[in-house]
This record gives sequence, structure tokens and C-alpha cells, in this order.
Amino acid sequence: MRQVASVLHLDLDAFFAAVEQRDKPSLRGKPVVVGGVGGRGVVSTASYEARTYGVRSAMSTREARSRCPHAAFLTGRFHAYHATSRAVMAALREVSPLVEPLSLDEAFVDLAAADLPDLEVETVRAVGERLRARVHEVTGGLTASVGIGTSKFIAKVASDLDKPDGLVVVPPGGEQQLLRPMHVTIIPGVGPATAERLRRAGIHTVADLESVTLDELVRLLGRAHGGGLHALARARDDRAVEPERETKSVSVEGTYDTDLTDPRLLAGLLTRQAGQVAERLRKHGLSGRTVTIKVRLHDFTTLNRSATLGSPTDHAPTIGRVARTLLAELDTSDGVRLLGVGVSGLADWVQEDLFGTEEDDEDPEPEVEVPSSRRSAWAPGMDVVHADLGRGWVWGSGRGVVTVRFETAETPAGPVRSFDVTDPDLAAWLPDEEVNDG
Ligand code: DCP
Ligand code: MG
Repeated sequence: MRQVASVLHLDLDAFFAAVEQRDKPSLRGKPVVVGGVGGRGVVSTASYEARTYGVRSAMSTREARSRCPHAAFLTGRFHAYHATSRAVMAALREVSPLVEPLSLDEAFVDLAAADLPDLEVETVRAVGERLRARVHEVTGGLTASVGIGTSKFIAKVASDLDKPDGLVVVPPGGEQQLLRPMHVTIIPGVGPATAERLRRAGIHTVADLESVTLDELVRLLGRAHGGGLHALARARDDRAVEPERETKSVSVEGTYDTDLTDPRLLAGLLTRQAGQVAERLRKHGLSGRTVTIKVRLHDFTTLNRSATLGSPTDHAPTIGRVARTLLAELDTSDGVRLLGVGVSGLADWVQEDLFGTEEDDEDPEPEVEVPSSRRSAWAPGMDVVHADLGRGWVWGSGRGVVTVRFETAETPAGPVRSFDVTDPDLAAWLPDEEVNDG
């Protein structure tokens, strides 16, 4: 725990839903639910308007529909979330070089490494307010909640206190007063199992926990965990803000309209993507040691698996082989919606192969044909472009008809038009793919 409140935590409000409301003006101020829209779908997040009806992250979409039938139910647009996240992280790095992203919408910033005259409460509060305004600006209108305190623990607790669109500074010395009435699950590392064990010992609040001796806690939870909780109950947290080393990567991914289940098709897609990754690596004179696959399952769960090679490669067959091996270890029997291959840990040179030439492939590249049901699977929320009417998004589809609302972040709420699902003038819209960070 520091003597000054110099750890800042920022978390965007209703992140995916806020991006959707930004890009779909007709949904601003309305209930929006983002997640799996199919029968087995799960809610990723809900706008604050939808939360007043009791819709929550991780709830089944079926339950969300019954609680808030008039909400817009949208599938996710990860390209937009990634681009927005990059803009936010860049804004944070303008303040301090020490930024530790925790997820797409959340990061710690070490204000001790910022160029500030002092770290008094009023000074850091002003930084927090400026940062919130800057995030609003660079994201085209998203709001963020900020917490500032003497440790990561306190900063993170604080950012949640006045959500959404809030700022809370916990002054040095005010930590325990803040924590004492809170439930023990506020402490990082106290999950349901630990909370249950504590409950059985009569420990509910942080104040209860504080009154328990170290020996007692170690007896209850073991040395490491017990010792950690004893310290955190007293707001003692010395974890440093650790900026991620920038890990550049080259990746290719594809999203599919239907759940792909055929293992040969999936392996074929990975092989083709590995070839595209290798081509880009060579074009940029790069090679990397870590091969990653990304798999989004039917229920919206996204899995990343990676393997690190002994030396950097830009060799398509090698990348493909590793990617297929990684995929074989996952259960994809219920279907895959997104598949991607990336190479990271990049070096701008390729290791000479000291053990002779690499074989230029054992298995010939398989022909892959993704069963395209584009014509019948316009997912609600997805970006489209019409030959005459320009850009818009899928409002809904069924019975051979797809309805599109023509609007973007830069336009007012736009008109709705319906088309035959096979209309050749209508196409899915995606931003150009590039070499991307992380
Ligand atoms: N997310 C998800 N599945 C979950 C939880 C979150 O896909 N079970 C995604 C959607 C969220 C984003 O991660 O928009 C950020 O998660 P947060 O927990 O920060 O939630 P929000 O930003 O949506 O809301 P809040 O205003 O509470 O921060
Ligand atoms: Mg958030």
C-alpha cells in the first residue's frame, strides 16, 4: 500500500452495449443486450437501460428476453470492440507509461510514473476527470468509471462505487473505513468456495475478516491464501502496475454464419489461415515463436490456446501443424462460430534452420469450402453495406427477408428497409484487416 493515492483503475461502462449504441444511433437511450442471440446464447453485457429490467452478464439470452422483450438483442462485433479498446489504451498511455490492461475495457494506470507536480488527492482527482473526458473523446462518446487509491485493490473497488460515469478517489488512510462494511467477496481471490468456507466460520464482512487472527485464517484456508486475505482485509496490497510488453502479432480470423462442426473443415480452415499468416509475416519480414488459435464456440465463449516453438518461424506448414494440434485438444462438437490463427513473439529475422531444410509440406493444402448460409443468416446487429444505400446494420431477418437500418455512428438515426435475403446488392461489411497489435 502506498502513502499516496497513485493507482488509477478505469473501466468502461456497459462496454459492448455502449459501442453498439454509439454505432447505432437509433438505439441510444434504449435497452440493448449483446451476446449469443441463438437458442443457447448467453448475455455478454446489457446497456444500463436493459439492466433496470434485471438483465445481467452471463444470464441466458432466453431469460433476458423474458425480462426485457423490447430490448434490441445483438450479436457481438468484435472488430469494433478491439478498435475502441486500442483507442482507450492509447489515451491512458498519454497519461503514464505504466498502463496494465486487464481486459478490453479495463486497465490500471500508475500515476506515480506520470509527470505530475504532486500526488495529492485533488491533483489525482483532476487527472481522473481529464482522463474520463479524453476517453469520451477518443471513443466517440463512451463513458468510463474511474477509481483512484493507494493500491490496485482499492482503485478497483473505487471504480465500481459510482458506476456508471463516475469517479471516486479513496484518500490515503480511508481504505479500511471503506472496506469494513463490504462483503468478503469484494477481496480479489475470494470466490464462491472461499466465501462459503468463511461464511461457515461466521465471517461475512471485511470487518469480520479483520478481527480474525492470521493463525486462524491460515488454519481455515491454508498458508498462502490465509496470509493473503489477512493482508488484503487490512488493505495491504503492494502489487505493482505491470505494463504489458507490447506483443505484436500477425493474425487472421474468420467468423461464420453457422456453427461449424466438421473437424476436417475446421482443420482445413486453420491450414488456410496459417498460409495467410505466413504470407503476411514474410511480407513484413517477420517471424514469431508463438502460435495461437482463437476459437469462439456456439455459446459465445472465446478460447485462446497457444504453443511456443524453439525458434521463430514464418513457415506455413509449421504454423498450420501447431494450430491443428491446438484445435484437436478442444471440444468443438457443439460448433464453432469464429476461428483464427496468429503468430506472436515476433522477431524481424527468421532463424536459419541449422538442421537442414524444412520439408515443404507433408500434406497438401486441403480445399476448404465453408458452407455459406450468408443468405439466410444475417445476424442481428451485424454491419452491412448496400450498393446504393450505403452502410447499415441488420435489424432482423426471417422468412426470406432481412431488415436493415441505414445508420452509422456519424449519421442521425436512419431509415429501415427490407430486402430479400438473397438480394445481391446487400453484403456483410468488415473493416480492412491489418497487422494488428496483441
Ligand atoms: N463480457 C462478456 N461476458 C461476461 C462479462 C463481460 O463477454 N460474462 C464482456 C462484455 C462487456 C465487457 O466484457 O461489455 C466488459 O466487461 P465488464 O465486466 O466491464 O462489463 P461492462 O463494461 O459491460 O459493464 P460495467 O458498466 O459494469 O463495467
Ligand atoms: Mg466495464
